[in-house]
Amino acid sequence: MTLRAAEIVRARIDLVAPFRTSFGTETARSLLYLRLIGDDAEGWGECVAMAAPVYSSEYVDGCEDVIRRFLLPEVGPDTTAEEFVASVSPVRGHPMAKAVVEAALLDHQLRARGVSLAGHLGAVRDRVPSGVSVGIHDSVPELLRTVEGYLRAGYLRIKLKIEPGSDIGQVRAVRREFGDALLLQVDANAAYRIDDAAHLAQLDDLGLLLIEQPLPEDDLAGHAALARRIATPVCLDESITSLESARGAIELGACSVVNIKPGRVGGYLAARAIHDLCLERGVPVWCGGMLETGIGRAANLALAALPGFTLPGDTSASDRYFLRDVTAPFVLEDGHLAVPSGAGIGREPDPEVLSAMTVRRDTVPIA
Ligand code: NPG
Repeated sequence: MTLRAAEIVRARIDLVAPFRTSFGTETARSLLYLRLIGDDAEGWGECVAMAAPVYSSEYVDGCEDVIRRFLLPEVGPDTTAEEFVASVSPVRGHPMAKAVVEAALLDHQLRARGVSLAGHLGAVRDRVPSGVSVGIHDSVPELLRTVEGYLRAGYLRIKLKIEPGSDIGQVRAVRREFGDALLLQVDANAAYRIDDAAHLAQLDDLGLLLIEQPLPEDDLAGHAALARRIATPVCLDESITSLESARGAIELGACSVVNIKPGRVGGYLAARAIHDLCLERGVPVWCGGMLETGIGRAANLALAALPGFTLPGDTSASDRYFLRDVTAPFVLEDGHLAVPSGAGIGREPDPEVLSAMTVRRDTVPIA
């Protein structure tokens, strides 16, 4: 199981279409992969931070710095993912940076043992239902065309990004066009304030599964107040950064649904702990997405196969994001994606595709 070196791979991949949210427009992903090289196996992790600190305070170049200076020095030849998580607990914050190293360690140790990540985490299904996240569009007809395309591809749930000025009318148009049976939800990425409660209550008669992160991430009391004033279930994303914040949010009544993103909470082990808590409290969870390539997507699918993930996630097929994924592509079948069953995350980068995407790679010895 001995680790010899780590390789930081920086790469770039274009998105098939611009993706607009309330905090900006993404047209490409600036990627950081961590490859751990052992005697017997490799391990891969993908960083979910964007190029700029606009979703949360982390950004990909900052993650690289934290990984090099504070996290990789905690990895020795025999360090397990569990030991790593414990040893970096004095480092405050930086969950996305920590999650990359943890994921690569898990992949390596599970590959060495021939165990899948899904099996290790406690997965109970071999495929998961797929939802898709639809960016903000300039016009309603364009939005309807995009949604129609995704429904034709077989997606089982639609999430609409919203912001002030592009919300009630757009959501109502989608509901009217595609009918009451469509599983539909919205995501504000913290674009509203508690004073907007009456405005957001106009969503109440649109039969939404949930509204995700309407208010700023640190406003748990505001979310609790909003949850009392609107009928649409409130789901938290950005606010849930740890097991403790998940427990607090649930106890305060700030959310009745949780979006779990491993990168946002420091890794797959913390993500599973939040899942376990939510399952115990009867709070439904679903797996979020950060425009991951196949490495991050493979691991997310393993997580999304746990029993508490009762809502379709933002776990879409590779072709929703990229012309050519870095791994063998994830393909939608009957609205579902298969959970990888191979050892570790069950996927690895295609060397040629990776090398065409690569901007820089550096080796760091492990001692
Ligand atoms: O399918 O991976 C995906 C994208 C899902 O909407 C999605 N992600 O706030 O949840 C989010 C949002 C996001 C996108 C966040 C880009 C950060 C950057």
